[in-house]
Amino acid sequence: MTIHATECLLRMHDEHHALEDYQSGVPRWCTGCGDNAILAAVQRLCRDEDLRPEKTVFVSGIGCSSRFPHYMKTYGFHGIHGRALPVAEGIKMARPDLNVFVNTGDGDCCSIGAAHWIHAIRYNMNMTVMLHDNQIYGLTKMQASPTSPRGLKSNTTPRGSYLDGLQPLTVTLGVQNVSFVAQAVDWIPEVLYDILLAAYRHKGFSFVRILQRCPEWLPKMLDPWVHDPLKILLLTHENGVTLSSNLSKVYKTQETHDPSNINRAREIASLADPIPVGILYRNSDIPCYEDLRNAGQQRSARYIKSGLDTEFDKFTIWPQDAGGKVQPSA
Ligand SMILES: Cc1ncc(C[n+]2csc(CCOP(=O)(O)OP(=O)(O)O)c2C)c(N)n1
Ligand code: SF4
Ligand SMILES: [Mg+2]
Repeated sequence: MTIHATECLLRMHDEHHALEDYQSGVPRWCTGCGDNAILAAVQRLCRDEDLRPEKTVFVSGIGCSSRFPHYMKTYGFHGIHGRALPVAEGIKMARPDLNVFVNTGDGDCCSIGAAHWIHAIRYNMNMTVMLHDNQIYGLTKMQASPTSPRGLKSNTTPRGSYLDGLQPLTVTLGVQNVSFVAQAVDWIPEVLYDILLAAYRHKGFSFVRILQRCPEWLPKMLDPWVHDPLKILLLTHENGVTLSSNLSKVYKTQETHDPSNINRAREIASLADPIPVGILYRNSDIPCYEDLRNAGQQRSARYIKSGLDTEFDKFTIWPQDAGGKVQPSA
């Protein structure tokens, strides 16, 4: 049977992706690791939003959580410790048409990558950033991270850490041009999914801190919040997350919070008990850096190549006697 080109194109257009189209390999995370729940939510999101795998890229740094791109059947970049965000920004700058996701650990983002984190918020490029916050360096076997709570005993803090943990939500909400901040927990999958979906649909830098369990090094740390639903403060709003009636019956500690209210968002961000879960802040009016930079510019392949040639030529040492080409003046 012959299939014509137009029919082929129509078939591609109509093609809907299944969960398996986004699944790759067998995750090597420990049993019960919260990263598994985040992966499941993201694969579901990709399927439900029908993201084209060839138009989607997951970028990470280094850490257990940064193994994420290996398990997505999309493009991926498992990069350098702390450098997930600048890599993602480069990709978005060159290819604004791609769906860009970032998976970064609390060490990766809030310690070695902290400078990039601050500037990425200010640049407000359109990407979805998941901070897998297990409050420990997991991959390197249990060193305290900036988000570790005071008193936590680890290989680098054998007498217990001396400082209160850095609060990623308050930091993010304090930076100029912040446009989307949310918090999720790995053990309420329905809300985790809803928050990631809202983050993906937001145009701008969507920052989602996910409290992620690490049963290997901190097996009991989050148990009080996992086992007592009253210790979770669910933020609900028609412009934020709405709860199913079943969830509402279980999680009774709720607040109606309008995500456009940054002052209340900042107050909520500093709450540690109960843990706030939901969308703290959303502002769709902040321009994205890639739009500002690319506005009105013709960025054809020929244009980019000629720009690169000009730059490289400045540093090229031309052999004067081979072919007679003269080194261009700087
Ligand atoms: C430049 C550099 N410094 C240090 C390391 C060692 N290292 C690898 S992962 C990591 C921390 C991982 O912790 P986190 O980012 O919280 O990720 P997790 O493993 O907890 O998911 C460190 C310090 C490295 N790979 N590269
Ligand atoms: S060490 Fe912790 S963070 Fe790493 S895979 Fe195991 S449970 Fe997950
Ligand atoms: Mg960590």
